[in-house]
Amino acid sequence: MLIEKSNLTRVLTYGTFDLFHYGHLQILKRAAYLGDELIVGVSTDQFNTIKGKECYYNFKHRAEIVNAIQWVDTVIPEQSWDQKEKDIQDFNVDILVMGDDWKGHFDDLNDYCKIIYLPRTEGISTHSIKQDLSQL
Ligand code: C2G
Repeated sequence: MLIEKSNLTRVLTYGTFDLFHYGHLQILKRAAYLGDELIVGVSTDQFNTIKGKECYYNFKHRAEIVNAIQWVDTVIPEQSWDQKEKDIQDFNVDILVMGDDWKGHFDDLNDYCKIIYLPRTEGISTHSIKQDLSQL
């Protein structure tokens, strides 16, 4: 889907967003506040296999939950590591936002848009939720 250039600031971020939690909410909110529109690439189940992540919720449910977040304008499937460049161009993205656990990983995309790494929300992760629940 091609979007004409406009004076809107478009922000893009990616993630698995499994067991959606406060840390996910915070980064989506902060990313949204950096611009006018927020596009979120949600990792597909197939891509999560490549990432070595096993999800509790499938892609359909994870995408629907992210799409229901008031700060999110568009959800797209994230199917590979190297689709970011095309997504940035196709959606005329101005800013790519990721949590700072990814710091430096996407700096090569600096030629196409601004890259901002935001501090992760401390004390919460999908992995820790699963661990805590397994000990109940
Ligand atoms: N995050 C955060 N604070 C947390 C947990 C996650 O800010 N406590 C951020 C991560 O830094 C990431 C986003 O939330 O920017 C989504 O996190 P995950 O669902 O774990 O996504 P990830 O597996 O990091 O996938 O191509 C990029 C990948 O798809 C990112």
